[in-house]
Amino acid sequence: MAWKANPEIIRKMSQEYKRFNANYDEKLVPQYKLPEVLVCIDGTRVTNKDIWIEKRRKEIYELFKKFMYGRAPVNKPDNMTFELIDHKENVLGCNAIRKVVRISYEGKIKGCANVLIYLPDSNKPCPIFLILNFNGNHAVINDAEIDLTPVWNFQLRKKIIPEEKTRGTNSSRYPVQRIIERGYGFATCYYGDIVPDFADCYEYGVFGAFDYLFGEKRPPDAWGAIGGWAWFLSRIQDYFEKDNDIDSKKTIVLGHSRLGKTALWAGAQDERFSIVISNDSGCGGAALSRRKYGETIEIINTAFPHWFCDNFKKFNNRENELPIDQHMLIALVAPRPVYIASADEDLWADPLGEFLSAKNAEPVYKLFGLEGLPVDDIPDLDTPCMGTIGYHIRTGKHDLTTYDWERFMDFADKHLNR
Ligand code: GTR
Repeated sequence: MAWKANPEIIRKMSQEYKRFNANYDEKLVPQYKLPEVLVCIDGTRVTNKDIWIEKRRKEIYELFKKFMYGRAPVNKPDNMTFELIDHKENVLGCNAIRKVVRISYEGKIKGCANVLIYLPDSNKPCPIFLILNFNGNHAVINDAEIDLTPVWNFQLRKKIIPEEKTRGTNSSRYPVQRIIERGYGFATCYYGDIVPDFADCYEYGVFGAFDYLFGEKRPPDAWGAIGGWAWFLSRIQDYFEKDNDIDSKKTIVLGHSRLGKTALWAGAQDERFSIVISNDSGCGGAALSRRKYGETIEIINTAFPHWFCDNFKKFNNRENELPIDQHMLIALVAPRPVYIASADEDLWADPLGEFLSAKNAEPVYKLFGLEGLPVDDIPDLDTPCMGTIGYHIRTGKHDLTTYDWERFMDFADKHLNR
C-alpha cells in the first residue's frame, strides 16, 4: 500500500504554517512537467552513459551552480592545515578511538573548525559517516572530554561558550556507539564554524575568508550558505584522505534538513563521496520544487535569503521557469548509491515530492545498467526499499532518529559489501 498523508497531520500542519499559506492538499498541486534529465540543452538525447558523463551531467551541474547553490571562489586552498589536537583510545566504553582534527584556513580572515571523529578499534581502515551538526560537537554526544568551543548566538550575532549542561543534548540524533558497533566511523563538525546561519553571514567563516576572490562585489551566482557548508564537507574529505585509519574511498556523506540539502549538494559535486544520504531535506533538497507542496522556493528564499545564490530568488513563484528540478540533483550522484529519507509528519518537506524526485533520477542510473528505485509508488510507512537509489518514509516527525540510521547503515552494508 502506498503512503498517504494523514488528514489529521494535514490539518495540524496547515494550522501551524498558516502564515506561509503553504499548500498541503494533493488536489491543489499544480500541473507540472519536469525538465528532461536525459535531453541536452541543444536537444541531443542522452542514450548512453558517455553522453551523460561528457555532456548532460556537466550542463546540469552548471545549472545548479548558476541558478541555485552558487559557486565557490576557490577549490582547495593551498594553505589549509589539518592538526590532530586530540587522540584517545578506549573511549565511549566500546573500545572506540576519538580524534579531533582542527582544519584551519586563511584568506582575508582566518578561520578554523574542529572535526570530531570516533572510529572502531579495528586493524583496518574503516568506512565513515560524515555529518555536519547544528549545535556544536559537544552537543552531539555526552563525552566530558570534548572541548566546549564557542557556538553562535544567532540573535546576538556573537559566538559564546556553551554551557556544560548542553553536552549531549542532541545525542538522540547521533547514535555513535551503535555506529561504531556496526563497524563504521563517525565524523561531525559544527556548521556554524563554516558559515553562521543568519542572513548577514558574509563577513564570517569561509565567506569572510574567500569571498574577496570574487573581486569588488559578490556575483549573483556566488555560493550561498548551503554551498559553503557543502564545500567544507569536501575539505573534511581532503583530511580523510590523509588519515590511514579511515577508508576514504568509503565516505558516506549525510545530513538532516538544511544539512540534508547540503549533503546532497556536496555529494553531487564531489565524486569522492561514495554514498550520499538525505534525511528530511525537503525544499531545495530532495523535494521537487514544481509541486509547491509545503515549503516553496519563495518561502525558503524569504525566510533564509542566505542559503542559496542570489539568482535563485528570480524563481520565487516561478518554479516552471527553472531549467532544473531536484530529481536532477539526485541524478548528479549517479552511479553512486543515494538514499532519500522522509518522515510521515514532515509534510513541510513534502515526502511524496522527495520520493518522486528519487524516482525521476532513475533513468540516469539505468544508463549505467544499475537498478534505480525498486518500487513504482511511494512505499508504506517504515518499509524501506533499496536499489542503487534507496527510500523510506518513517513514522514520526521531522527528525533524525535511530530508525533512520539503522536503515542508512543497512544501505551502506549493501553497497559496501559488508
Ligand atoms: C526549516 C526550513 C526547512 C528545513 C528546516 C531545518 O525552517 O524551512 O527548509 O531546512 O528548517 O533545517 O531544520
